[in-house]
Amino acid sequence: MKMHLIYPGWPKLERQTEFHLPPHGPVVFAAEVPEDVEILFTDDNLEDTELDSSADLVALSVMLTCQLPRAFEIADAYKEIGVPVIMGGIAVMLHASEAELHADSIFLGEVEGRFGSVIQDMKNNCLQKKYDFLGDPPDISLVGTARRSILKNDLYNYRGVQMVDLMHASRGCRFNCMPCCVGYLGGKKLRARPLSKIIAEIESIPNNRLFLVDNSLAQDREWLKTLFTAMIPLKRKWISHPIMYDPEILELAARAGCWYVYQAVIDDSDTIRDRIRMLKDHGIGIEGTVLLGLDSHDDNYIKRLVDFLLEEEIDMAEFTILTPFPHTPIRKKLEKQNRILSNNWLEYTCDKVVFQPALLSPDKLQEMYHYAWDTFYQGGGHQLRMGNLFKKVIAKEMDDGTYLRYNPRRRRTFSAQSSTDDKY
Ligand code: B12
Ligand code: SF4
Repeated sequence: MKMHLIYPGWPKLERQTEFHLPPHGPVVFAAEVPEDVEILFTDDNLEDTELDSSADLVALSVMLTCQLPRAFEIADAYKEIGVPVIMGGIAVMLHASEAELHADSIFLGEVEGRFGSVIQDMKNNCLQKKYDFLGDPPDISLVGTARRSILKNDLYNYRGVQMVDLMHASRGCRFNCMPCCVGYLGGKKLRARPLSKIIAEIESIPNNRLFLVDNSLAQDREWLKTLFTAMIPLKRKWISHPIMYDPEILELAARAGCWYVYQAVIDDSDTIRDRIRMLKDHGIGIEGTVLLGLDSHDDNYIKRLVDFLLEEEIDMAEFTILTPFPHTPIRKKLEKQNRILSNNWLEYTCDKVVFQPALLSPDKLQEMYHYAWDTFYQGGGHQLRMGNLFKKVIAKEMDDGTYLRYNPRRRRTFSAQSSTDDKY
């Protein structure tokens, strides 16, 4: 049996340098596909998706709302040539009733321990319209090592620099931030994977540079201590979402290879200033994630925020516009106030104004988004700042002797010669 697994393309943030990370959802899903199913994988962001009429099943893995229009286009085209389509992933959970119109089957929820029987249904000609496990997550210990062998590694580099490999040590999030849909996806509490599985997965990845895509590394102090302590000997360098602001945890994170953190910057308060300084004190880089268009934001506020980031000399900043995604607290509020201006999912990219801001016109907010990117990156440029962050990781790697040891390009060169070189 042959399955064409596709990660539909999406429009990238205007002003941000375009780079592509290896898809994570598809490789975690692929680990659950029975071995007798041959997988043909296409990352539609980087390759032309060609319809394969010999496929027995098409699986679309859709993470973002703005991936949906392309996912529907591909699903419709495949249905026209008679190949059945199943869709899964975060955006399918958030937009189930729309997805149902384009797919033969939709899968809602996490897939571990559950896809074998879907394939069995397929073989028995009784694929169901909907497999609904939302709110019913499987045992977290079932999450195994992602099947990265389906990826074409050469695609994921930026001008010769290898991108990070993605992995996760936990699911769920106990916080409930207003622009976020993670709570709806079934995860209002932290679910940590067994340590042995996390370490085995990290060890299986030859790339020295990782992105721990866990929702938040600020949820459980004791777990973080155990995790980071176990990671120290692995000598990997990694990026993460926000981390717990606690000197002992940051010290351990740095020793475990924390390279830089996506730090939400919501204002220019002393709390945020202290967090930035704590990260710097531990030699951890910072990419500020800055959400524009909150009800307290006027143009002066946004200008002040950009000045603050420049004053604090953070390494990078990613500006986005508040976007009311389905099943988020902010969407509920804006719907109630009749402030949603567009439901065109192609505009839900976080760089377009799709709601009525409180203190600005939509046009002014759009202008301030451009102002923020242009002002922060003037003189230095996005690519130059990105280069500086890479210089930091190279310095760390040279320091602990891992720079060449885990060079993925070297792994490819020697892979045919010896199994030892294949790993290092
Ligand atoms: C990693 C990540 C990214 C990475 C993705 C990298 C990559 N190449 O994979 C990057 C950094 C690129 C990214 C970008 C963005 N992201 Co993001 N991201 C995430 C994050 C933290 C984790 C996703 C993940 O890997 N989960 C783990 C995997 C294993 O889970 P999964 O995909 O659900 O897969 C499971 C099942 O769904 C199932 N499955 C998956 N596919 C399929 C297919 C089939 C057929 C089946 C049966 C099952 C199945 O199997 C898997 C195992 O159970 C999520 C939050 C979250 N917790 O999900 C936000 C999230 C997806 N991101 C979000 C947002 C808003 C963004 C941005 C738009 C804005 C921003 N700045 O954050 C940008 C994109 C901007 C742009 N225009 O380019 C929102 C989505 C909102 C929406 N409705 O679109 C989320 C939910 C976070 C949030 N706060 O709400 N993101
Ligand atoms: S934004 Fe991050 S910390 Fe907040 S609820 Fe969502 S995943 Fe958790």
